[in-house]
Amino acid sequence: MTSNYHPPTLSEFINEQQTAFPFAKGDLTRLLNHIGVASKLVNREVRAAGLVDILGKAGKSNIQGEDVMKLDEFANHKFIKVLSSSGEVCGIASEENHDIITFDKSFAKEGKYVVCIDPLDGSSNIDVNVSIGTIFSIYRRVTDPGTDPDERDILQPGNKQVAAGYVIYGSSTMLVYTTGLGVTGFTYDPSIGEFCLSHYKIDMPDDGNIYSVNEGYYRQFSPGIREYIDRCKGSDETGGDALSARYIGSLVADFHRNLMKGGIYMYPSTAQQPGGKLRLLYECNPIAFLAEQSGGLATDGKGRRIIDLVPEAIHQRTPFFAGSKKMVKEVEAMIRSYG
Ligand code: P6P
Repeated sequence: MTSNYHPPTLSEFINEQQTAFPFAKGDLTRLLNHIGVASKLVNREVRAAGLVDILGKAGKSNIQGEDVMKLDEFANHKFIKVLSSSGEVCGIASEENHDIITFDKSFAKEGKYVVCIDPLDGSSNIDVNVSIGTIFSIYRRVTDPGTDPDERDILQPGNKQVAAGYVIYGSSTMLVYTTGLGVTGFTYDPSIGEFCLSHYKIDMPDDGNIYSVNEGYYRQFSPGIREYIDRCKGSDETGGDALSARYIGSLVADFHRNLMKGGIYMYPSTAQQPGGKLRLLYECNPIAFLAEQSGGLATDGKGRRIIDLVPEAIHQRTPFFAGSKKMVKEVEAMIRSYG
């Protein structure tokens, strides 16, 4: 006996959500659907990445004699191709491209939105089969339709995002996004080739037992952050109040686990990266939007909300603390009192 029930697909859910915006004309709806399509194309390639002998190594040609792209280049190419033909996007800032990507097609110049994207974050983990992710952030353009977008459209503070999300290519592939009405998760069902609603209104726990940071940089951290990490290790040998250290080296994977279970992800300033490593536009702002929309916090370690920072450069970096509200407040308090 097969069940007739099937959870709403991403498209069905987004279309239903549109009714919550009486003046919406469907532009953002269509754009989010295009992101879903590009994500499916990348997912197919990521899932096949292990078959390099058949597909050929990046930079070489495969058995069909086609050039094989590195997966992050492939992901970048796919998202640009799909978004450029959506008619909704007039420009893209990508981790893979130095400058803003604009389009020659006149209908694309009419697009109302710009997208900041890290097409495949954590791609160094691909060869060791660790989860990776796509991170995206969507803004309304501020320049006139019909013209080429410029930095005014891209260098907007994160509090102007109209939508943000990520795709995590993990034990299953999930798309998690927000339009400011909470955070919702969809799990890819390969049997029908659709993202299906699996996590409606995700709430991040206010506190957690997981801390994520690269402790290899411990000696480079400020005293306040070292004190916070020391406290995460528990107050005595009994380990009674020790937290669990979990660090995958893939922001999307670390954040997603903390979103679901509670926890904090930290990428502080270090001696080598005094401005932090993570990029504000296409890593920190979208993740910060999701953190706040699910009840968590995201700051720069100096008491400033990530989404209030005004970007000055496309690839600008920032120190990044995101996760359960209580934990972020605790590390901020340590930084204030220990410097
Ligand atoms: P490190 C991947 O390169 C990334 O941007 C994030 O996904 C990840 O959390 C971080 O950098 C890992 O950096 O210095 O700990 O290897």
